[in-house]
Amino acid sequence: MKSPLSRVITIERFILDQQELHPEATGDLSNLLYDIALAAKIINSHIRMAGLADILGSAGLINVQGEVVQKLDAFANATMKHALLHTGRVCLVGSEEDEHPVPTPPEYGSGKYVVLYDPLDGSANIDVNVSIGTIFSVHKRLSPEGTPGTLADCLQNGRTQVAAGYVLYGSSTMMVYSTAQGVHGFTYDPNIGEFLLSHPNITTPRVGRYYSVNESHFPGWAPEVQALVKKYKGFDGGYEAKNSRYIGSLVADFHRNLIAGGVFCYPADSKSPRGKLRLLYECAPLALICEQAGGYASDGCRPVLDIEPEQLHQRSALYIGSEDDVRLAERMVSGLCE
Ligand code: AFP
Repeated sequence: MKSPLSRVITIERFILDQQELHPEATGDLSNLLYDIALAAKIINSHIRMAGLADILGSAGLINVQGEVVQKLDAFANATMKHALLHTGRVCLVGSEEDEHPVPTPPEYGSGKYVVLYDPLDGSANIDVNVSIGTIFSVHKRLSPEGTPGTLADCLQNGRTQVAAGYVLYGSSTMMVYSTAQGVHGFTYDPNIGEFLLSHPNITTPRVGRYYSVNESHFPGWAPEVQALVKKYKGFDGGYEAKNSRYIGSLVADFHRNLIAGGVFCYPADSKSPRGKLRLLYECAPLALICEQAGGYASDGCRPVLDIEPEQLHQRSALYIGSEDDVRLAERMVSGLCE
């Protein structure tokens, strides 16, 4: 009888198998992905206890985005930093919660990678027990190894990501990532404390059945954007109406649409003329995942992966998901492009 282990592929084993496809690999990137998986397990254990442990509510801080920092935000941020900055694999991290990039303490050695991340995406949903996530993006540094990392090491366009992914703390906890060799999903098994391969080679349909957008922003949208959302609703005929789904946690909305097919939009509007979402640790990592799964991601004017970042917390409009639905968005809102 075949042992059940024959079907079990842990994320560690999968990462190693992928590394073998690159004889030049040193193992640093593989170990860095393990570090992120470990941080995700620790964050997950606290999220699962959130209602019982004193970890709900505000930490009494305001972050660089002007948002109230939740206790779990602060915990997740500290956990990611601890997992990444004490290994000698990373020279610098950029976090949604920290105004400036955080360098590796000199005693740990300044490694060859830069990691940009949103430690807890959708934090407004924490206290109401709605799915939240962690998003990460990995680049090779530009500055010489062994020297302190610089802001310029963070400001690289999305095409130079060597890895990107997210962790979804939902009905189950999943880690989904890509090293530009397809997109793979791992489900956390709390009984053995391991992320196990559950969704190899994820692909997304060309046309989606869902559209996801916060329609309360409708009055602040340009007429082109209003027309696009009406089209997704099937208002002007000639286009099959989509079903509406919006959670308010980007990772959860993105993941649903990735698996089932759909388009997520966070257009620029009168309140956020450059969009709300952050390019480097929200839009670009999900854009890599999306394109690797056969989808597309745009800011309405060009591929998100081609945008040259100028600031760490730069914002961008986002249309992401099933390719045909996002290309339609680009055709309909391109009139707004400078
Ligand atoms: P954070 O709480 O991490 O800032 O995430 C919230 C978010 O950036 C993203 O997850 C949602 O898609 C979006 O904001 C929700 O914004 P609205 O409340 O305007 O819909």
